[in-house]
Amino acid sequence: MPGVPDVQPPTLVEPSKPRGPLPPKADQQGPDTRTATGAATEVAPVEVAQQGAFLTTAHGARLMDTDHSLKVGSRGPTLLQDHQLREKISHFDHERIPERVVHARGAGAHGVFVANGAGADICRAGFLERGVQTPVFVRFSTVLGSRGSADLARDTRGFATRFYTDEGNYDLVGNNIPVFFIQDGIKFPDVIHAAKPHPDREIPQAQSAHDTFWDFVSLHTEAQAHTMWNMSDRALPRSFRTMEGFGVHTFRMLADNDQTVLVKFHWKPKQGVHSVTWEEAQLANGNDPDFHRRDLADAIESGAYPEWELGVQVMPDTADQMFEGIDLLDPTKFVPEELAPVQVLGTMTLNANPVNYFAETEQVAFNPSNLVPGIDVSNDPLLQARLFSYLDTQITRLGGPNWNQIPINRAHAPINDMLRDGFHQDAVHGGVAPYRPNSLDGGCPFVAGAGDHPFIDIPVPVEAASKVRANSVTFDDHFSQATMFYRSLAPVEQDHVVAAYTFELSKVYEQVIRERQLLALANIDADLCARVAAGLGLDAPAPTVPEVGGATSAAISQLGGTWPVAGRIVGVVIGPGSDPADIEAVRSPLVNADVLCLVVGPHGGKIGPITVQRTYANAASIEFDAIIIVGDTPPAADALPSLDTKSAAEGAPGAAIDPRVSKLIAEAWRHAKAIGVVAAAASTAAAVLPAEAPGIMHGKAAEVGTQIVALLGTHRAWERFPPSTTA
Ligand code: HDE
Repeated sequence: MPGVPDVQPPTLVEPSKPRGPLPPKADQQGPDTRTATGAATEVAPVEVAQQGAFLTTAHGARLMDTDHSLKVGSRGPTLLQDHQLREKISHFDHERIPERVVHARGAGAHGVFVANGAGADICRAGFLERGVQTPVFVRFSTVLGSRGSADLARDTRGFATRFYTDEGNYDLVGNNIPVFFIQDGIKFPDVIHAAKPHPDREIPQAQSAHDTFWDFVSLHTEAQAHTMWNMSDRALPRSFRTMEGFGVHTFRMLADNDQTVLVKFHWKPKQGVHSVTWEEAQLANGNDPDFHRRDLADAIESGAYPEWELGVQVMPDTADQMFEGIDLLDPTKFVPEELAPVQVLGTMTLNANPVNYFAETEQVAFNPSNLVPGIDVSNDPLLQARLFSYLDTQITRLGGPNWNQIPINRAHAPINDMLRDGFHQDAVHGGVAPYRPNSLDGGCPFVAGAGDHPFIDIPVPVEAASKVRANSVTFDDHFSQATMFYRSLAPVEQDHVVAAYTFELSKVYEQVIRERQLLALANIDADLCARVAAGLGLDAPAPTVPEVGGATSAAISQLGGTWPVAGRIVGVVIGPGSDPADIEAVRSPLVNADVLCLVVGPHGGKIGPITVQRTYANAASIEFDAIIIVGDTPPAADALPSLDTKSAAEGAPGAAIDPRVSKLIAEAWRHAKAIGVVAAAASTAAAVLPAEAPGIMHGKAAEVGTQIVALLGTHRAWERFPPSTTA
């Protein structure tokens, strides 16, 4: 059962015999131990944690008391002389650092990337050679919310990966959506100011359903393609484990034979791309604001290691940097996989949780300019601005220019950068000549020759042109890919998009902004526009630009496949009289398929030999990908409206079924989750569910368990959503 807080259970009374700190848990790993200048050390990772059995000051003096300040007599006043008090309070005063201005809320994990060698022909980067294993650290995030906001905001997710390669750190700082809101980095403060809470009231938190966001995207229509993805299920991932990742921009790769290609990076989750419904997202944000963070840590702790394939779409490096009519320098455009298939370069497995959130997940500082030999940037004007921003932001966020020396940021390659001094300098630099050329330090450091595998700025020709503040005319089309995205979705996914636009725009106060956004929708798809307009009680306007293209891409829809079920979560609902043999028979096929089963019972502790992990009172349907009802569930002892108001809201006192269980089943039904009903639970099921419906499995315990494994592979019983109501 994931979630155990420490390696050994606590004792009832406070331990008094001095002993050293406990080791990290089996699922945890800290950053590799490197010196501030990137050299490997013999130091075991646990030894960079606090040491020794006794409480000390920050400089190591043992303390006898940490509960009382030094006072003039027991009634004070407190003495300025109390350096222990001042050290403790002063350090506490500075425990918080400024949060990231965007992507403040995140979760991280360690892992390994193993290359399959397929990239070696197009890229000289050593970490892409066949069989090379590279340690990685990944941080997933939302964009808009502050650090304490909820995980299931409708938002784009960050997907930032650091590869600690032998040739230096390579950071692939991407998102779970392949296009971006803006075409030029100079607009980034505008889009973020528009999307962040209103500056007067500082609401709403972590949401785009407000006037300033829709004001901006309806005026600055290059944002419409990304907005469309954000209004789809892609913006509500079921888990970080079930998200795709994209490098967004086009990058350039350089091979050993000096040939170059243009590439777009993709991360493909082995578990498939899955999302939650909008209602699930809203429930999750209340029930468990840490929904994604917990899911990632629990999966790793329980050994269900998340995996992704890293791939690239490879395009020729032509002078115009266009591919099939798509401008590869325009970050609001993606290349459909049908036009350039994703070629897999290797697999990433996340296999360890951080030991300390702050030291690792908070202090990790990604930077798109952390590149390795063989990978270079393109002239995408959004990427160009990022090359400045990340280095700059870390100076404030991490308190000075030496943030590369924080353990999680240290490279696994020797560093001799001639950068000196500054706040928090951890290295003790030798020599007297941090300059080049020098003779006093024997000429060191030397520049690398062609044979020393240096980083190469690929000598791409630049067109002779005037200095301008302008976009390329090939950036002018703002709507065709939003159209393609919408028309590539299954009808039920389109319904979700319609509902999302309608919901968000209905929260906008100014009617003119709603009308302006409808004008943009009219240029994307007339049916979509008409349905959203109907929901808002407004007229659908006519399009103002001619439709371009009309192609669709099968890779966009989430429906229609079958995926591995390892690490999915099933709620096994039992009653006081449930047969332990049934419970075991249900669980066995699920456990064999590496599905995590959580038993939901009328009270905590044990019911017969079965340990209960969730109670009727604390279970939430959003936690489960499917539920199985094993036995009848009469109201538990705490099913009293005065104790648990859900009991009052969901069922009359004296109901035959516990009202919290009825609610759980009804929500699983509404969200089209698989539901298994063991024969002994027939009357509970009959009271809440129809006798027959897609995704509902009745039968003997073992059969039900097996069938639920099969259903989990399709993620949802999609047929249960009512058919689309096209206008
Ligand atoms: Fe970022 N972005 N960004 N961004 N971004 C940051 O850097 C910025 C953009 C992305 O988990 C900041 O360290 C500018 C695109 C991720 O630590 C900051 C522009 C994409 C993360 C910053 C962009 C991203 C960030 C805030 C327009 C997807 C979180 C803290 C030119 C390809 C990384 C920090 C993590 C974080 C600036 C556009 C992804 C302020 C100026 C496009 C995943 O530097």
